[in-house]
Amino acid sequence: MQESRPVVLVTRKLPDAVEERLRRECRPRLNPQDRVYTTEELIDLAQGADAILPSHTEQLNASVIGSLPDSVRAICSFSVGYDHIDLQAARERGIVVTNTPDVLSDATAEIALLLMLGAARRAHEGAQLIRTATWREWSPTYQLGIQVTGKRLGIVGMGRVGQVVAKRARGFDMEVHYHNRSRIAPDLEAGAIYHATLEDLLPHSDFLSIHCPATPDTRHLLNAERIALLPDGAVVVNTARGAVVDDDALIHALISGKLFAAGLDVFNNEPNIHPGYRELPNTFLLPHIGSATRETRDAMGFRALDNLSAIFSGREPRDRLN
Ligand code: 8YV
Repeated sequence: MQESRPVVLVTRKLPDAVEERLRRECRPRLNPQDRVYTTEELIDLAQGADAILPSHTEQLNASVIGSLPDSVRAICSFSVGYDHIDLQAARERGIVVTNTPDVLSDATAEIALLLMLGAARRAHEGAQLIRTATWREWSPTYQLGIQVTGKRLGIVGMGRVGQVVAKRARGFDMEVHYHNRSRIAPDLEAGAIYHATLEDLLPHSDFLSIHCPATPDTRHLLNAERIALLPDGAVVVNTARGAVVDDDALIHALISGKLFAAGLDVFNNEPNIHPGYRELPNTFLLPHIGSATRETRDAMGFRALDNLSAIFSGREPRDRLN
C-alpha cells in the first residue's frame, strides 16, 4: 500500500507531544539537535517534502521560496507572525501558508504585562542588586519606580493579543486607549478609547504596548518623531516584532530621560540585539519568550498540525494566509 502520510520538514525541535503527533500523522523530518538551518540546508532538506513546518527563525523570502522543490505544497508556520514568509511568492508557487493565531494570545499578553510591570518597577535593577550582592540599604527614596495602576495604556494594534492585554490591564484600573487600522466592535472595545491615528494615540499613552505585525508599513513605526509625542516619562513595551521600533531612536529617548523605561521581548536582528539596550539600567529585556509556556507551545504545534492535516485531506485550513 502506498504511504499517504505527508513528508514534513520540521525545522526546529518541537515539544514532545507535538512531535509524537507528527510521527503518528506524518512522516516528519525532525531536528532533534535543534540547530538553526542555513538557507542551503533548508532547501536541501526540503527535497521530496510535501510540507515545511518552520518557526520564525527561518527566512522564507521570495528567493528561498523560489528555490523550494515542486513537491512542497504547504508551509504551516509554528508562529502567529508571518513576516518571515513571502506570502505572495508562496501563492505564485501554489504553496498554501498558515500560521497559529489565538492560541498564543494569553501567553503573549502575560509577557506584555510582565514587561510593563518590570520596566515601571525597575525589576532589572532590583534583581541585579540581589544577584550581585550589592544591595546595601533600604531607604524611602530608594529604587523608586512608577506605578502602573490607574495609568493610561496605549495599545498599537488591537488584534487578538492587544485585546487580551487591554482586558488584563483593566485589572490594574488602567484607562485603555488604542489605535488600529480600523475601529473594532464596541463589545470587543469594552470601553477602550479608539484613536484613528497613531499620532492621536501617543499623547494619551503613559504606557505604550505594541501589538501590530511587522510589515513594510509598520517598519520603524515607533521612530524619534513619534516617541516625541509620548508623555514625558512614558514606558514603551514591545512583544510584537523588533522591526516596528527604530532602535537608535528608542535608545536615545531612554538615555535622555524622555522615556522612563522600556520593556522588550522582541528585537531587530535577534539574538544579536542592539548592544545599546544592554548598557541601559532602564530596560527590562527578555529573549523572545512571549509564547514560551508549555501549554502554549503545545497548542501552537497542534494548531500547525491541524492546518497541515486539513490541507493534506483536501479541506480548507483554518488559518490560511494566502
Ligand atoms: C513564537 C512569535 O515563539 O508566534 C510568533 O509570531 O513571535 C513567537 O511567539 C515564534 O514566532 C515561534 O516561531
